[in-house]
Amino acid sequence: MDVVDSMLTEEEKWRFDLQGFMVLRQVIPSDALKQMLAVLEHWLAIDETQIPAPLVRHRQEPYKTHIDHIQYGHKLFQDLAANEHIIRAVAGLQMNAPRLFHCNFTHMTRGTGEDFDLHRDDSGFKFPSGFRNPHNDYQTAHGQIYCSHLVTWIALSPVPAGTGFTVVPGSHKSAFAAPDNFSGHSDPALAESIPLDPGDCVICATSVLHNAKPWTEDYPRLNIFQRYQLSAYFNETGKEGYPLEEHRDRISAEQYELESLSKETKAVVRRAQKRFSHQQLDDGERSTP
Ligand SMILES: O=C(O)CCC(=O)C(=O)O
Ligand SMILES: [Fe+2]
Repeated sequence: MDVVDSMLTEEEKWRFDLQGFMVLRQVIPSDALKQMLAVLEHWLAIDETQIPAPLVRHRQEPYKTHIDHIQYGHKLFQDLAANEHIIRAVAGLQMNAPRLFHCNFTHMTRGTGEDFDLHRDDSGFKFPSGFRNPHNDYQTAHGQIYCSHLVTWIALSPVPAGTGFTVVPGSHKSAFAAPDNFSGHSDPALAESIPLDPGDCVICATSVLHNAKPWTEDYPRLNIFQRYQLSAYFNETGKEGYPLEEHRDRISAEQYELESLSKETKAVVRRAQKRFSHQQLDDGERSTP
């Protein structure tokens, strides 16, 4: 197979390879951000029975309220999943073949005494020590990166330093298991929180040790959390995974394609390629194959 052309800049590749994450600043226009907040505040305020299916509002942990599958409830969140800045980076890390397979909103309030265990994401199947989970793969070759499983963490309220999404930079390459007593509390110097403004997006390999630090602010943490996986053959979410066939009429054909397994280049990727490939060539930032 030919080397797939990545839309990442050389600096982004360097940063991501070194740390396992990168930050895209201001990817959501402020009017879209305002509209998103209004829709989400409405879904937080209404009675649970009024939440439009297939959205689900639930509480998984103290202090956190989630609303799942928000892109089936409003086009704004389909536009976010297809956001060309996010798709440029995600596609650039996934052989131009990303599939959205998870999307939710989180409202988190201030709390103390929470565990702060750092983890790698999986779908419940733990590969024994010494084995690499192929669903969380990370490889580099020919000046390109392949990261099969990524999260995007998009801030909708300000995230100051010392709270919010937190990572152990570089841990996607660690060849050793962390000690049993290792947590963000036990080794705070290793766990770096990422300060964000509303509209900023963290893109992170799920093989990076990560979690969120307890929230410290008087206002709530508001963020959208999406996961993307290589589109060609992984489908970790099983029979309840995206796309949600029963609710197909609630999303666009393009969104349906973005959520589907496929070996074709998806419309959202083609659009990003059209917009960004030339720009980077002009900037001399992209290595030519
Ligand atoms: O945003 C957070 O609170 C962390 C979420 C997370 O790591 C996960 O859901 O796997
Ligand atoms: Fe996680």
